[in-house]
Amino acid sequence: MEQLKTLVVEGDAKGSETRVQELLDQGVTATDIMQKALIPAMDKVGELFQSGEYYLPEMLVAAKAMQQGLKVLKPILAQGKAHSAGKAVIGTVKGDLHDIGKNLVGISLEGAGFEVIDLGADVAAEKFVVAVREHEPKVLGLSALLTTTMLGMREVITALTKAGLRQNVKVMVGGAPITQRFATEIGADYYGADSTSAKDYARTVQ
Ligand code: B1M
Repeated sequence: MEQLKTLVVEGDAKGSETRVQELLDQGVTATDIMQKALIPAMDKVGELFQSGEYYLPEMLVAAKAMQQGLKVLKPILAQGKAHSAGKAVIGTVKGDLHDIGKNLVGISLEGAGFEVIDLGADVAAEKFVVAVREHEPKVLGLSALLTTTMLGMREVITALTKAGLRQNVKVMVGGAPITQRFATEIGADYYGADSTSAKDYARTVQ
């Protein structure tokens, strides 16, 4: 696990992919690989960035290495999509390019049987509204990683209300700077600390 963490921190995408497969072959679970190596590796990268040891390019290659490892895990994490639990629209809010956490939420939802409509990153409020109108999902999942973009979540909720769609969909929010207090403040229905709790909440929505 430590080796995989190092490979991701150092931005070795090929090495990350190979090591994830080796760990799976050794019987380590996909969840453990995620929780004990891939996510901690990104936390380490964040620390290195904050302390000035890493710059944007290093952060980017590390993110690519994480995503390469995640690619191997995705089919395993998303197993069990035999029945449809309904639709979920997800996306990262406007101005924000961070999509790894949002992708994890999508994989968890797929694993729970949801049909996931992923709008990607840097998504404007109006685009969320159009998707909710078109797909009529049970849940709308918003992700934000920057303190400067998290307010975009409030804009989405306001836009849904203006469009007369707020009552039709449950809005869940998450991402590193998001808290329960913020979620309550902006009128979201649910705050998810991680992708598993987001999926568990979505399952409870009728
Ligand atoms: Co950026 N970045 N970044 N970055 N980046 C952070 C977020 C930062 C904390 C790093 C730091 O300074 N320590 C910092 C934000 C500071 C702040 O706002 N207070 C930061 C900064 C400053 C920036 C730039 C501004 C840097 C610059 O340009 N000077 C820039 C902004 C670009 C933009 O978005 N407009 C930038 C750019 C980037 C990259 C593009 C290089 C890259 C992203 C690549 C990508 O996503 N494709 C990147 C990365 C990789 C990070 C860190 C290192 C890792 C993020 C990550 O993927 N974590 C990050 C440091 C950190 O978070 N420790 C950092 C792993 C991921 C699984 O966790 O997304 O939190 P996370 O998801 C979790 C939960 O939060 C939750 O579930 C997941 C786990 O199960 N969750 C949800 C997430 N969404 C959810 C939604 C839900 C429910 C749960 O319901 C819908």
